[in-house]
Amino acid sequence: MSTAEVPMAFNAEAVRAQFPILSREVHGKPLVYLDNAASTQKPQVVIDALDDYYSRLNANVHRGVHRLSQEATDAYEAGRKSVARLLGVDDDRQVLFTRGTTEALNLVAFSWGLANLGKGDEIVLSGMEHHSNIVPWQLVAQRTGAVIRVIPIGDDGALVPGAAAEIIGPRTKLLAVTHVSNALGTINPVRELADLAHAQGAVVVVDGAQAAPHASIDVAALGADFYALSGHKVYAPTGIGALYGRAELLEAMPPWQGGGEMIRSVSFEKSTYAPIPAKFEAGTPHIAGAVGLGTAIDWLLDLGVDAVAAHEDALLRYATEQLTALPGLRMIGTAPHKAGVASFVVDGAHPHDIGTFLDMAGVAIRTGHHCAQPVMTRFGIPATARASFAAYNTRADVDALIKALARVIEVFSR
Ligand code: 7TS
Repeated sequence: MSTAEVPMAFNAEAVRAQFPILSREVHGKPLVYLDNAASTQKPQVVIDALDDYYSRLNANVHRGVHRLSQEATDAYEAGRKSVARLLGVDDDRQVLFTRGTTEALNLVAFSWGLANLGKGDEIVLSGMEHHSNIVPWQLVAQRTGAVIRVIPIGDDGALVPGAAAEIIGPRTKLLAVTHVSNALGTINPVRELADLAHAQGAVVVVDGAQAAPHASIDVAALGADFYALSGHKVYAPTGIGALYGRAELLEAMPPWQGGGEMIRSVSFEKSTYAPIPAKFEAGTPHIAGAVGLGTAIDWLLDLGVDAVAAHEDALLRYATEQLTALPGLRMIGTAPHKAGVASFVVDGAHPHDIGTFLDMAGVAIRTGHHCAQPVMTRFGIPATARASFAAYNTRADVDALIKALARVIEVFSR
């Protein structure tokens, strides 16, 4: 059966109708939004939740005895419960709000990392990490004398089989690995990697930015001690994200930012800190963002993450089949287990030119190194063009992409 005949798992048109932005035009053409790995669009329920928060509830949290403050606190804490539900976490004290994945990873690096890493300790990363799961570790390595080691990627964009087992060893103190690669779409065998790391007594940090929108997640089953995600990639606002951390680890870690909310008592001689999660949430948080994130997650869970994942997988196969048939096009990232990302290069056409040409046809894709320059170096290319899928994408979106790409190839091959 060709992928064109595979029935769609659910009604993407009905999902699409819930996203007002998707009915706008770009350069006089209907918008075809295929840059979801960078940021997803927001459904009306999320937009309404933000409106409702500011129209009815707005007040600072955890501070006032007055009614609005209590209701705002309840709404903020409901957001935390929704994140916990998405990650399969029972005890929601283990969920911290952050600005996003980048801040979540920096929190682990600068709190856990500075407190626990020393000279010669090894931080193991994979070769497909986003810069936000590389640079914080470099900063911490520079301060502590720890050393970074990298699990290499094979030609298909999956980790080289057996390489992790050779690299993870008695000096490994921390493994930080992405669940799904934003540049290649590869789904990493997180549990297998986590077992190797745990056998050496190391702590496991998982960058879930690209997985949270596309997969059912159970942090305990994955073996993640920390799991980071970004709201804006799961149909929620920008400026909000979350970090799951195992309670014993979070409790033992020093605060990484000081200020209001995170203290128990303060004097000029000494301060003591609030219990988790408040210990890691200094200052007034992005309350509306947390409300929006909770709403988006509830919406996604209602839709069914597995149904969404199956839908996106069908789209990815449909797109891959047609992309690979285009002359001069080469897929970057052909691992057996992939999620929602089709990265490619075309002979004789720079990805930026492809992106610009597609934009004129109303098709939004991402071009560049995708903040994963080591991946580009590994494949000997400066950049790729990347189409990435969400719950609201349809085969018609893929058809529009292919049609516009065929024109680009025709123009550039002249
Ligand atoms: N980790 C991965 C795997 C990512 O894909 C991204 C963002 C981040 C971390 C950082 O997330 P942030 O929300 O803190 O910025 N990835 C992309 C992308 O692929 N295109 O734009 C942003």
